[in-house]
Amino acid sequence: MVAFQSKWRYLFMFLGIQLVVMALLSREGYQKRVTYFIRIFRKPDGTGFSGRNHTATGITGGDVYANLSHLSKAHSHRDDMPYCPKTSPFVGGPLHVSFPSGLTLAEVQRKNPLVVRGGRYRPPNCEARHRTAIVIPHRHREHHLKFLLYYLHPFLQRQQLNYGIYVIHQAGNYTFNRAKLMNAGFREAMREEDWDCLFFHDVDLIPEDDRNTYVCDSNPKHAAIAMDKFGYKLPYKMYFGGVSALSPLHYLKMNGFPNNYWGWGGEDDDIGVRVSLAGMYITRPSLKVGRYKMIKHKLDKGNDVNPKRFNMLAKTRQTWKMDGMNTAEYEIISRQYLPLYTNITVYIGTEAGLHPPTPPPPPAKAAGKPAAEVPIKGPANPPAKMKKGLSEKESALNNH
Ligand code: UD2
Ligand code: MN
Repeated sequence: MVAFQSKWRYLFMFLGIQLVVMALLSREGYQKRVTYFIRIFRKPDGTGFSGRNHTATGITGGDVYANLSHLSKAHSHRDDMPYCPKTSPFVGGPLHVSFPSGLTLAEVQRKNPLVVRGGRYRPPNCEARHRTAIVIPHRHREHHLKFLLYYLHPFLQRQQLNYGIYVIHQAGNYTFNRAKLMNAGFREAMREEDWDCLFFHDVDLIPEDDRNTYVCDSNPKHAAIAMDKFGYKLPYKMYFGGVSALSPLHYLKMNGFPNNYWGWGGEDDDIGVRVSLAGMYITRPSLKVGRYKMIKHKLDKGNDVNPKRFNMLAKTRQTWKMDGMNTAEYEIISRQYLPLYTNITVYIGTEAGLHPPTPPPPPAKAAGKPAAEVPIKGPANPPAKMKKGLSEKESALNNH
């Protein structure tokens, strides 16, 4: 009996040790340590992925251009081409992202020989399963745009997409309006091609994992779930800023984006609320895959924080059907098919509309009578009551 008991004791001890070992092995760091040791013993391979770099977070990243060089130009796009595989063979996981000085657009062009006029691409050897348009709201961020193009073109080619890049450039110096620019971008991109997915993309966000596929889900997708600026965590549940993906149907169902958020902030939360008001929900990739690096910058001139954003956000439920894609008014100033992207310069007006009537000139001063007061149409009336405090995103930012 005693012998039997001690046998059980040993068996439990053995199982206990096994459990501890399993728990240790499954910890996140294990994979990194094992890959580290394997790399020491492995000979460098010829895939181009051998030159993986360590990022600041310790995750290794491959060269976004590795493996793409053997894609050759097809003579013509044949109709009988097979569909591309469901999972692209070029997708490799984490990517190395850095911002070397001296990069030029000519260099980006040289590295992307299969990209054609207007920033369009189709896989040369198979028929793409998805057609994705990238819509980038823009003004005075050419330096960021260059880096985004450098990384985004090969990133999308790795995913074997039929894609096009649209930069929607706000004309003039009036206060920036990110969401209204995207309404213009949606309409203009859809005018050109029957895109089945649109990615609304900040110019300064670089994806760090090519498994973050730029295709649409059955519901609106928030792709930039883990950014370095928020410590690679989602700052709050309803966050919808940075990079999001909607099908044309999703976009129209929520009446697009609001047109009346002038200046920094609030519009991304409004868009998030619209998703649920239109009976949809937000989907996201995993934290491991939806990783982005934001190029560091200060608040731009002409994009001051919008003090009305809290008051406006409180009214989205009442306003979303009356303000959006159905009321987006703008004028196209130019459309340029550049080698790496299509640039659409739009005039989007001000709070007062596209062409507000000019106030009549003040009547000539009659002797002895004071001139009648002419109301001056200023851009933003000072808010009756400014809300103190920070939005969820702002407090998340302050914590980093
Ligand atoms: C956050 C959100 C962004 C948006 C913004 C509030 C992240 C990563 N992004 O960005 O999606 O909701 O807050 O409006 O949290 N832009 C120009 N020129 C300008 C101003 C803006 O091109 O003068 C464009 C550009 O694409 C930029 C984007 O608008 O990436 C957002 O503006 P931001 O980068 O200044 O704001 P940020 O980083 O706080
Ligand atoms: Mn930014």
